[in-house]
Amino acid sequence: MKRIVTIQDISCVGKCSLTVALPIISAMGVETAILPTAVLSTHTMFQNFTCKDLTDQVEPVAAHWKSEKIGFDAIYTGYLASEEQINLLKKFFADFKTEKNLVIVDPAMADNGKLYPAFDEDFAHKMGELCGLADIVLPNVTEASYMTGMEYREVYDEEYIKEMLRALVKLGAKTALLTGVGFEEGKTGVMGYDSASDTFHYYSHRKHAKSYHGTGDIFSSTFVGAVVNGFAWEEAMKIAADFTAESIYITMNDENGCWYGVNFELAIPGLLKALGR
Ligand code: PXL
Repeated sequence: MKRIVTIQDISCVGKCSLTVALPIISAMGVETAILPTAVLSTHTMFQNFTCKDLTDQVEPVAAHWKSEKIGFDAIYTGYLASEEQINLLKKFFADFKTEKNLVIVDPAMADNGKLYPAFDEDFAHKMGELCGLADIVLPNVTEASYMTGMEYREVYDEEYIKEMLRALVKLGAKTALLTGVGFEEGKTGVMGYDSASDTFHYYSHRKHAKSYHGTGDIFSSTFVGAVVNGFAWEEAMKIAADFTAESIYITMNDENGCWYGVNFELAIPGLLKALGR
């Protein structure tokens, strides 16, 4: 059985980070080890959330895993709690990277042109360094603009997105995917760029009228699960985009749907069909 480790926070209520990565990647048939970076009462779009930083746990947990000779088919990082954690994860990558496994970084720190409340530009710059050590990076356009220094635009053309992808791989990763990319009214999607083959792939689908928190984490978790299941990144990004869109659609049509996250749980049977299960 494949095993990955995902390193991000636990937002106890919020349908993001570990509370989506664990169920999604596990449902995809992959053992999902976790290294929590912080425990929050909710994600940071709620008011008055609590937060217990777990930076001091990264090194001892990693040292124990090393002594037990535990390895991973992929290392997937998401929302991190401090710049110090970024430094510790650079070392974690060096210790756990092998010739065969994949390091996948989702620089979850910003959206809609703005950094999340806990972060500043220094943090974004450091996150760019972590992305440089990854095989695959999964930012949205806002995060990519902070890391590459390119101007953030809400309206853009294909050239702007391609330039951004090229700037992302210059940070050091082999492959970069940009999420939330749409070139026409009513559509959104993902564009990826592989530096080794110098190829771009774009996948788009209907853009739903509502957007929800945590959907970036759902995309990234599904992408990681699909890649570890042997799908090429071009296929994995389609599976992940379709699952994310379906989760949004189900939530929009649920009159009891909550504001803070999507009903991805109800889309899991469809995801398993997409995997051929
Ligand atoms: O979905 C990204 C995310 C993860 N974790 C926490 C967050 C957010 C986005 O705001 O606040 C704690």
